[in-house]
Amino acid sequence: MAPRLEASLTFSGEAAPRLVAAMRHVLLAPGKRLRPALALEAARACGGTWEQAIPAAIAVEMIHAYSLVHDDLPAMDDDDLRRGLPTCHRAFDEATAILCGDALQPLAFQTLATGFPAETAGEACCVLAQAAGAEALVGGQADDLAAERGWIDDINTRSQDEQVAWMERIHRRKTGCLFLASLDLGCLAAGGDAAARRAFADYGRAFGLAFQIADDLLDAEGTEKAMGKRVGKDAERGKLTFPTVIGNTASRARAEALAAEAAAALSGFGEPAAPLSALARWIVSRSS
Ligand code: GRG
Repeated sequence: MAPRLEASLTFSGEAAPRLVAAMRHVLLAPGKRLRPALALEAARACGGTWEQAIPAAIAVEMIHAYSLVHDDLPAMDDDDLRRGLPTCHRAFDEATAILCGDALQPLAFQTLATGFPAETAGEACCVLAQAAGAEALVGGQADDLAAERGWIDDINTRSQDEQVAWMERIHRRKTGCLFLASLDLGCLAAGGDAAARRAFADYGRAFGLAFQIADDLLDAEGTEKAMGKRVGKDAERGKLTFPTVIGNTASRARAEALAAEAAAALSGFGEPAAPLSALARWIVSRSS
């Protein structure tokens, strides 16, 4: 994946060198590449090849990388460390980090528009636009910020069920939709039919929530060294998380049940879907 990501950042002399250096810093940093893996493996499980899904894999990683850069900015989470490296605004400066995110977004759509066959390129761009937009990634982030900054009703005073429903709604949009889009783009690239796309959506919904619960547990129990980013942030900010609302043991049990549910959603695909089932189990047992 790394050489293909590197090749995606080839520009004419018109691209500003400092901007290109920032884009390389964030896109080539050692992330887990979960979203590319979902796109590539969905294509394979649908009977296609990894090669068909490379544009999808690159595009979803670009959107993810931009969202991390903007999330780390002082105006949002104000973080210094990401993927074991200084965050973009620390390695460069705030303005360059904002522009880096701004430049990664259109490049993601250009990658889909030029990498998909003409018959499906429009749909591919639409799938990613929805996942990245106001009803999904950005909307979830905006509501999360609104709650954290006290711009909406105090969520902390609501019942446990309401708090769980609220967290699920945030995470479905902020984290889950990009996972779903990664899978859907992989299916689309490989010519997967409507039934396959529905099965991957079921897998993706369970995978996304399992990932988020595991992420909450790692923020509570993981180390900065293993995670490559600051931990303990949620507790510091009094933020609602699955461990704080339902406890660590129940959170772990829920994440494991969701991972099993994700794997079951793909049982009809047999061996070609085995890597995705393994990935669902791995995300809940990982330590980084
Ligand atoms: C700025 C529009 C906008 C959105 C930001 C990415 C994000 C939304 C927030 C980051 C904060 C956070 C903890 C989000 C939920 C979990 C998440 C997306 C973690 C990072 O994803 P990984 O673990 O990261 O796949 P790597 O670095 O491995 O790719």
